[in-house]
Amino acid sequence: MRDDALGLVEDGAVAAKDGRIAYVGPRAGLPAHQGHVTDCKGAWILPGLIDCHTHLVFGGNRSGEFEKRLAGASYEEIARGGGGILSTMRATREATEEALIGAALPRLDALLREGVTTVEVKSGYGLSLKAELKQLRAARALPGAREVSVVTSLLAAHAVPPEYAGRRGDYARFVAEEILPRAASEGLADAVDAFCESIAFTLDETAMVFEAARRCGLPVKLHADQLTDGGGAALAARFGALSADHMERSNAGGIAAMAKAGTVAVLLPGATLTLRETYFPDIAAMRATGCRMALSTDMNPGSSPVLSLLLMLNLGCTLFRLTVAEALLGVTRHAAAALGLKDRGVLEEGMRCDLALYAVEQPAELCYWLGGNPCLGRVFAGLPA
Ligand code: DI6
Ligand code: FE
Repeated sequence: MRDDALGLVEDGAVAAKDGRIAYVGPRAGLPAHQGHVTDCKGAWILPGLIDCHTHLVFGGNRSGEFEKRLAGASYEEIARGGGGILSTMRATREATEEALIGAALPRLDALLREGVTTVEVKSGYGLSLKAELKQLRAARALPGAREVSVVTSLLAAHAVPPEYAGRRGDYARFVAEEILPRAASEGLADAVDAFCESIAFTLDETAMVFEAARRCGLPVKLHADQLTDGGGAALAARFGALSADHMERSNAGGIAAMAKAGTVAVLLPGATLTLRETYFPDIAAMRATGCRMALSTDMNPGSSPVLSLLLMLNLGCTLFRLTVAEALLGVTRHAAAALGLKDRGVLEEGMRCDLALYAVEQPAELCYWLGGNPCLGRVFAGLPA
């Protein structure tokens, strides 16, 4: 797929060798085959989808808070009252690593059934050294149970745990000086994320965590400007972040800085819908500056209990007015960029042979249907999965 268009090939073929794409193009150009041939019977073949922002591993769920919000309570009110992220923290701390894996697998399966082959998973519900590492280990265990690549992000700077109540800065320092170096040295984190927000961490605290990530050689990403415009987009750009995510209220200057820095905007329409937000990301500024856009579920128990990346394709188009090409690039090429992965997200020779097959007449249908699942199957590292 090219950036400007999807680079569609009619009557195409893909060949794999050693888990990589050895040929992709018109069927007529397929080199004389030496192995097994599968007739895909007119299915559309896409790169395996990449869900680049999830909080898939957690204990419990928050359907009770969903009911409270229906009765009028706001997300911020619930969070300030000790619910929200902290209620999931309690359930996550209580769960064993095995229980966390067991709870995550059905959620992961829902994503995989739709053609996902790579998932990013964040910590951020442990909020202690022990529980953050437990969450990351549970995420790292998922590929042992399913045909999927998992990329992890340490999000210990997600909320202030009760042990540090009233001492937010001390907790941010603990994250930077203790949790982060430990997660890095144990090889449990591929990146570092933070929640920079009025109800979470300040720009300065976030910058301190990012400096620590830099010292440990880990790339950063950021939950930026979801509920308020706190200058998160510009901060992400300043640190050369892989991505800034949410961005409902990011200003045009921050978006321009991101475009320059190559920081991807990860759009999360499931959270917008769930919180009934009326602010939408500034797509026009992203287009004008060439800031790449990805789309993801933000699968989490509070603000985005979303188990369908295909549904996000639809919401990206209907809520945020993305084009079909922008939406599809957002769950493939640009989602790979948001994770710093250069070996996937595009059908090109030498890339990983992760594929998703769909029973649709045109790729636009992947964005058009709300619900239903046209995925016929997946190929993971060259093998049917
Ligand atoms: N933004 C989100 O949408 C999630 N975390 C964050 O920083 C929400 C997490 C939750 O409510 O459990
Ligand atoms: Fe999130």
